[in-house]
Amino acid sequence: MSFETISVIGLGYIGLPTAAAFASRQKNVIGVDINPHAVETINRGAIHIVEPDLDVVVRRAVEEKYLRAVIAPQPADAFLIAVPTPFKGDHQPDMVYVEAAARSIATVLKKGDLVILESTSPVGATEQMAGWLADSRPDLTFPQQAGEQADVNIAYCPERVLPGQVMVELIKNDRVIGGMTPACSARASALYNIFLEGECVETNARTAEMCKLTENSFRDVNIAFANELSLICAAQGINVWELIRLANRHPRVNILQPGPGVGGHCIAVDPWFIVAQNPELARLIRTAREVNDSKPHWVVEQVKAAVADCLAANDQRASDVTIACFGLAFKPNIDDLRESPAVEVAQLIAEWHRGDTLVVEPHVEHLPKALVGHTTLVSLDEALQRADVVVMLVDHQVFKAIPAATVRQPWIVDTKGVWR
Ligand code: SAJ
Repeated sequence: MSFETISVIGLGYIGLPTAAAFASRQKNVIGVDINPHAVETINRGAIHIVEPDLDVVVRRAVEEKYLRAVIAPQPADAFLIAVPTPFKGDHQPDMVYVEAAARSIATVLKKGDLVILESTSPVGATEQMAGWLADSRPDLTFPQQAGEQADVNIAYCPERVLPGQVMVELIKNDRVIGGMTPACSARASALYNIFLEGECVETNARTAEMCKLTENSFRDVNIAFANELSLICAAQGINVWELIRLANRHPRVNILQPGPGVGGHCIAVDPWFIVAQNPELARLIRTAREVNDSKPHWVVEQVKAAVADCLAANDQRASDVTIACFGLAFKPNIDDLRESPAVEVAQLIAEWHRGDTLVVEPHVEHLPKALVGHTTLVSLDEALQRADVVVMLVDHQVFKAIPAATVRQPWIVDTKGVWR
């Protein structure tokens, strides 16, 4: 059965690019989002999120009438759910948005439809979603009841695109397809093959769920290793950047880079889904999370030590010392401040410090709420002019381009090795 109309539920960082990718292949796409601002913006041919090249694809898709956004689901041949799956206070995954999305599409489901869950989810979430659908639609059969004969096919197909490169990776990356039955996988592969240049690799839903969590946990553990090394090197008087560069000359060693911590909405979250389901077994994964989550606090201790040195050298009062934080984004060359360790560090510094705390973030025009009132957003030049203590938090290209000679401050806490 072909897919004439495709519906994407959740028009955020994953849903909107995915909807636009199908629409760019001349498929009729209905995007659904509970946020009226997002719906209105998209229907104008504009976008409410920042992602390179997405604006062009969305504008064209809307102009050519292949993409439209609505508040409530309408009938389609395939539904992709790409809503947030945050965790609750105790690090347990919160599936409320998935449940709400599943129950809302249940009302318009018909025989022959395909439902795909894309949101990062704990193992078993697809079966749970299938349960909600079956519960809402007793007149239809689902794979957990009727196997290959089910009226509705269901699969888990995680996204694995890198923010900042979504429009390329969405098309080129291989895709893991976790059908509840082989027939479900085959239909899901057919759907993604509408725009995919990478390969669809088929498995079952539980393996696909675990695969997504594994990918991000792998990266988290490897970053934690680099972050732990940076603490050890600071204690031992060794330059961690040089150390990693040298160790990586070994043919089978490839250490990642330390930083102020791990941010974003994926790597700092997803490993907890494994820990929540396997608290006794996931020891390394939990420790990695703890190492990365504690890094901002260690950075702040380094800043306090630098301020103490500055005071000792200058015979100043603490309130006369100006600290400048370079970068707020959760990684270089983007404007995304979500779950950013740089914001956390700047906030902790501003709450503690009695003098001025300046912030430089060339990718944003306004301070995030957490920093308003405690810090001042200034230009790069002003920060370099006024600061006594410099804290480098994000290795943006613009910061790397600063000539070393213009950085006159002797007190520098460089968490990214920009001035290594
Ligand atoms: N980071 C370091 N050191 C490094 C690399 C990264 O400290 O050597 C930090 C970054 O500064 C950032 C955080 O880690 O704060 C995460 O950044 P990232 O670039 O590693 O990953 P994300 O969160 O932008 O995207 C990840 C990707 N997953 C993997 O690479 C395994 C992406 O492919 C996923 O699709 C995405 O999570 C997601 O949506 O799950």
